[in-house]
Amino acid sequence: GLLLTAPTLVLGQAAPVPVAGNPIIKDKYTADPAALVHKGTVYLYAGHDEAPAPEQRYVMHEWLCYSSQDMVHWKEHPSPLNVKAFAWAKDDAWASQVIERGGKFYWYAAVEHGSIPGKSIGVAVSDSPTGPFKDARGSALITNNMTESKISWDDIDPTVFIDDKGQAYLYWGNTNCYWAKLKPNMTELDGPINKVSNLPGFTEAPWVHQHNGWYYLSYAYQFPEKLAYAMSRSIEGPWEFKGLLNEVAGNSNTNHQAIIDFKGRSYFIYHNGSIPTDGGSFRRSVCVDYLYYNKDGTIKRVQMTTE
Ligand code: FUB
Repeated sequence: GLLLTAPTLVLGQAAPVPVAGNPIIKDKYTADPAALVHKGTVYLYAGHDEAPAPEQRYVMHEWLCYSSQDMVHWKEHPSPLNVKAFAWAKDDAWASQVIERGGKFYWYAAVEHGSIPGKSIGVAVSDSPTGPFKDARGSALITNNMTESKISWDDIDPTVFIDDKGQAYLYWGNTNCYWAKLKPNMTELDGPINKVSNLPGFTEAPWVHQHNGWYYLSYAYQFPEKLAYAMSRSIEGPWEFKGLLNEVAGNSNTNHQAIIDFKGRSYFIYHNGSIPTDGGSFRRSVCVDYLYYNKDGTIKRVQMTTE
């Protein structure tokens, strides 16, 4: 975590008082973090884990939104999106990501489809990063086709990226990592669905970002999940596997990351099951740690902290 110390008067002495630590949200269970940097503010979006203890299943109906100017103090906003906003969806507010284009905010999210078995990806839109968001299409953007993996949950975990030329890309997947171009309207695919090959141990949770001329594709690796990453000079690959980013994150089988640069530092945002008593794979919590790059662009292993 990121410890900010504030001077406090204790028996006449100024003592450092930690005002934030991991997990960064302690009054709700939060999972699958995605972050957006917009106009000097970080917006954190997360699924809301609501399974009552000791149930071992996902109960997720809505996404939560927090904002911060310093990555330490977080303000909660009213939930900007619920699965009910997608009239065609049944339930399951799974992993998602929000991106800005032309003053509008597009939120890509995996949900359980109401009539097509399995998971689909929808897109919601808003004029504000804190919503409210409404369904941008009235139908799923990606529906489960089961052609490749024969599983009904391979169309999950969307990550979205706009390159320097303005071309938008969606990456997503479980077991297989898929990608496709998006039209400038951000609500339609522009071309075929492609598959990334050569990603050792790919389970799910792709996240695409750019840093100093390199593209990074990080993802959940094996199961229980660690996080690993690949690098490329092109957003369309080929991707070269570079190794692990972290270990299995305490007490959670899943591990899901967002990576951002903000005010001159790089951050690794992920979840674990570290809240005492009830925390675990179905009651997860978002954490933040610093991320460090080597001179050659590779990323140092993240030191996950509990404070
Ligand atoms: O939160 C539900 C699912 O668990 C996500 O879509 C996966 O990435 C894993 O975190």
